[in-house]
Amino acid sequence: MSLRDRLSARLSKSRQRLNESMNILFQRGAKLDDSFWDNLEETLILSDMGPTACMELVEELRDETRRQAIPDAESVRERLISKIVDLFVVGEADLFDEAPAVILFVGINGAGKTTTVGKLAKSAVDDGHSVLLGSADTFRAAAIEQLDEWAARANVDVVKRERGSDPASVCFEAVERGEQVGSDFVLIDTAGRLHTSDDLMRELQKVVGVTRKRSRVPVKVVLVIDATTGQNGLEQAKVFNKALDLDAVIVTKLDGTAKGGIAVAISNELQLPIVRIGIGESIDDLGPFEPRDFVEALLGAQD
Ligand SMILES: Nc1nc2c(ncn2[C@@H]2O[C@H](COP(=O)(O)OP(=O)(O)O)[C@@H](O)[C@H]2O)c(=O)[nH]1
Ligand SMILES: [Mg+2]
Repeated sequence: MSLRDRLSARLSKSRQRLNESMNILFQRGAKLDDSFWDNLEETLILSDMGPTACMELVEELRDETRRQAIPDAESVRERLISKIVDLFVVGEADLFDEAPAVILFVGINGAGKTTTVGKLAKSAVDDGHSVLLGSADTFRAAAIEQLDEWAARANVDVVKRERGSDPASVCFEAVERGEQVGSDFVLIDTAGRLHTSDDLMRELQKVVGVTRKRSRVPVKVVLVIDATTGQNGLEQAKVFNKALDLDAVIVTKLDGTAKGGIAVAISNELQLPIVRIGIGESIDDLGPFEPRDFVEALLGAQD
């Protein structure tokens, strides 16, 4: 099964939900009257795409339809897809375009950081890159073991220390080791839980600061965010972005939510590109993010 088909299949929860409303809205011969536009707006907002963006988008679409005398709902549907695609911020480069690099993964507990680091390590190795992992979630012993397991699956080394160690020193050491052995990519897993959110942000600022200072190669900070946390996750993402000046986002668990539209809101409101999406728990369940494929999968484009 191609990745595109797999994406469609995994997005089925979001799709089923959206698709039903969309099909009713866009049925053959649908009249483009006030209630059509109101229902369209409501449907989009319910998918968690973000109320402001949805209202603007529907308004624009409605204007264009009037001015350009767009005849039928089917042409509106096509324009709608393009407009949603345009809400996504597109990155200049892929996460793995530039080697060597150090990439730090941040996000709240349970977002999928460790899993994502494991999946990325595997795919980078499969692409012929040399990868080193850094285990900077020193808050929980289980976190270190969990990363070890992923490292074994991807067949890469991990820089780690015992529980309770200073995470910034782990990063320092990981960068140093990466330099010594000539790693293409050093991927660093970080903690998502501390006593308070302020403690967490302070620690992560230190971690990012030390890594940037020590590294001679570019350092990127990627937020991992769980799609099932919806608007709440989005609010947390803003806190991370403010504290750490993020470079990109990875959205996980899109397979487990009916509200896949949140990906649109995340990219648009944070003004950050989504560089990968998680669509399951196993090592191959991470894909590149293609806005058009995603939106078509979400809205159940006619094929
Ligand atoms: N369904 C699904 N589960 C995921 C995905 N990514 C991670 N998980 C699961 O989410 C849970 C938390 O992941 P973990 O990597 O430990 O999160 P962390 O605390 O941010 O490091 C684990 O049970 C993972 O298997 C995904 O894309 N889809
Ligand atoms: Mg973890």
